Amino acid sequence: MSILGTRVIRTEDPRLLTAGGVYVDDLREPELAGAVRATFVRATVAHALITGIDKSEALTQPGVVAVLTAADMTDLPAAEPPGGEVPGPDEPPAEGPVPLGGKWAEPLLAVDRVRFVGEPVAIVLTDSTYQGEDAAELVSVDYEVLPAVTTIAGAFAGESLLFPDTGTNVCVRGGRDISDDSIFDGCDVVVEGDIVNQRVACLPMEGRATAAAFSDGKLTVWASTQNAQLARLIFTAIGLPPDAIRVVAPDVGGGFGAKIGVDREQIVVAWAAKHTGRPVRWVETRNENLMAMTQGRAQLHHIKIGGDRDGKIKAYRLDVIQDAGAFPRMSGFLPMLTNLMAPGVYDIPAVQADYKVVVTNTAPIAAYRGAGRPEAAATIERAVDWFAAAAGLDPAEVRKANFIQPDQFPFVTKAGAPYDTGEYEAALEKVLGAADYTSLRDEQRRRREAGDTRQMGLGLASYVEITAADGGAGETAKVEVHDDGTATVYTGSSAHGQGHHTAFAMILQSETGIPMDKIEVIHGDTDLVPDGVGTYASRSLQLGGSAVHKAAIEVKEEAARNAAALFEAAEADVVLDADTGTWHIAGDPDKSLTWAQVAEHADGGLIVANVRFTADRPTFPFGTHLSVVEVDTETGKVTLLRHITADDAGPVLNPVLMEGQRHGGIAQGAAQALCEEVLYDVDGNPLTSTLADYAAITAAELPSFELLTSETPTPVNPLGVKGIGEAGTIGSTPAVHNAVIDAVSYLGVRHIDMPLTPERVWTAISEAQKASAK
Ligand code: SMO
Repeated sequence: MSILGTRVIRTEDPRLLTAGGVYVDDLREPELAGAVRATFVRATVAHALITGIDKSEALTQPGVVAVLTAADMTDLPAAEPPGGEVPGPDEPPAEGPVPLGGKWAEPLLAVDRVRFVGEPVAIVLTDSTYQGEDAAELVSVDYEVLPAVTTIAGAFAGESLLFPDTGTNVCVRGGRDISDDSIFDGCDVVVEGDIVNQRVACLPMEGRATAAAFSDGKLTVWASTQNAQLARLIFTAIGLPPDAIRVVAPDVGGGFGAKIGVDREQIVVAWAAKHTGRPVRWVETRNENLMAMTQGRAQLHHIKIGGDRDGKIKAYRLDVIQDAGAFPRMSGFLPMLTNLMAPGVYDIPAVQADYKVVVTNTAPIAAYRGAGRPEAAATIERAVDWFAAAAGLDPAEVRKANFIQPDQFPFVTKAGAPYDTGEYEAALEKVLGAADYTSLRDEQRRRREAGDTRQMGLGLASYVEITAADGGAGETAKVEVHDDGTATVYTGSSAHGQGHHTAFAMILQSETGIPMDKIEVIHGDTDLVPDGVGTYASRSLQLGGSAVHKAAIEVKEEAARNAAALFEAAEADVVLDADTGTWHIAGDPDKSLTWAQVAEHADGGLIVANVRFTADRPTFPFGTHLSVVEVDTETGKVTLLRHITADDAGPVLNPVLMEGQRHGGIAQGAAQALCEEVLYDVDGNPLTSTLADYAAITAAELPSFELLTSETPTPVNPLGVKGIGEAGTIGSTPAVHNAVIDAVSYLGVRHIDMPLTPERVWTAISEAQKASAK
């Protein structure tokens, strides 16, 4: 019997729960003996010209080995602007930090200008961590302060420019023309307004961390990253070819998109190791993490939605403004995904979407769990509720009236997304049934009629998202079966908490019968896996898992040839019993060979398959979330009572892993709806740079989630699977958001922007009450 689909306990956990993980800060590799500590001197103002840097006093401090600035980086290659041309405002910027060159380029260390508080200006190398903190304080940087651009409106005003050579703060424009208003002609109900998708922190448990050693012309870097191979490519910026660089990702304490590749500080650490010849280790503090790790979301949406009184939506417009923060990294890509996913699960005959990206004097924005798709879902799901309220219809009924139907797949939306498969209405019905929606509405009515101070709200979100959007890049897998009957999987995918080792071993066991406890999974070391793509975009199972599956099939083919030779039988007559992992001749179960025996007969006692799996299309997981909240109308405090979801990412490989992804995703999505927001003051000073100020959600604020599952396979890969890593975040934010508004809508509240803190909810209630008293 295949173990696929069964509740296999994560094989990763015994080590993590007993000995503990080995993160960059824990490494005791011989190459790192005597490593110096790196401490960054960071900009203390949001926008300024650097008029001088004096490191003399810092250099006299105990334990100081070096204080290095951009001026010391004379041994860097003169980087060509990407593609030989600087990106103009109509082209997407290059991904990742671009050292030197290019009008919008992000230097490794600030050169003559700083653009956000926390931007690295100098690196201090010391024998110990605390010596570094003290010495960094004494590096004196003279600033000529410039007006800070801290809002999207300020960026458009253009009174202060972050990149004066460009003449604008608008770095990218894209999408389609949205000026034709005739798409709303003939709509009985039209609603228009702004929706803010606020800036949030990515907040992995382990912040950014890198250790680097350079000797004999070879650089070894241990980096907390979602993809060692991409990191290696980025580290070539210090002037080494890829084959002179080894990148190792040890245990990684979460990434959430912010650890795709590596950041500029990590490149500087690698450069410092090469420049000084000393091994260097850098582990950021939480304060640095909250100031200078890339952050997520930060979009302003202007929307318009129109349709019939009976609930049919006929037209939708989404205008996205992306705040890129101080440097345009992935900021052209994120709102493009938001545009692509604009109409969500609905068959809307006319859709318009466009985007602009602006720079501000704030931390750079990049991918965060969902990366552009949560923003699309959050807004269309609010818009549908706006439309339902204006038409006087129940939000569930409006959703049902507009879903793309199962017989319409494959379905290309008016935003251009090629949806593979979906059962949107079934997911909604499942949730409504399990929650007993009708009774919940009755209870809501009862509380309203009784004038209860604890009002109930129900929020629906039916979502679809795009995963493995870059399936063409695919993923690699190498499977080796050894002559002792064990097997090794080398994957280009990258585990940082998801359970890759369990999942990939399950796939190999189910194909070969080699038991999981005889399978080792190796990832995240470019010496062992030189070619790989890594983990993001919920791609790991569908691409990395499919690659392991493909390699397993090739290994079986090779094994069958060897077994046939040993049996002196025709290859076609040789069969594998995948339950026991033994080879037989068809019809003769008594004669058998083990994998060890078959491998022993192969060249070098090893059976190997080395593959890359690519997908020609992305997949589109979907589902419905229903959030039930209680709002205290006297204080504005929101309590999550229930969160019921039906999520469908195709066949479930292991419910334990899938539920883990959904739990974390729902928590992060609810956190955006209720409490989390990165804030700056008018001068661009961060106000949320500690965990006392940044209101991260905890288990104490969350109910036990009620998880329903359905399995609609995709034809895009042999496992039929889609991604589940980000779906929880995408579905939960609008469900919780809609629930809170639903609770107070009877008071006249139409919308409150996230996060729905007690203060904001209370203010909205008070204003609505004042307005109705007039
Ligand atoms: S933040 Mo994601 O890896 O698209």
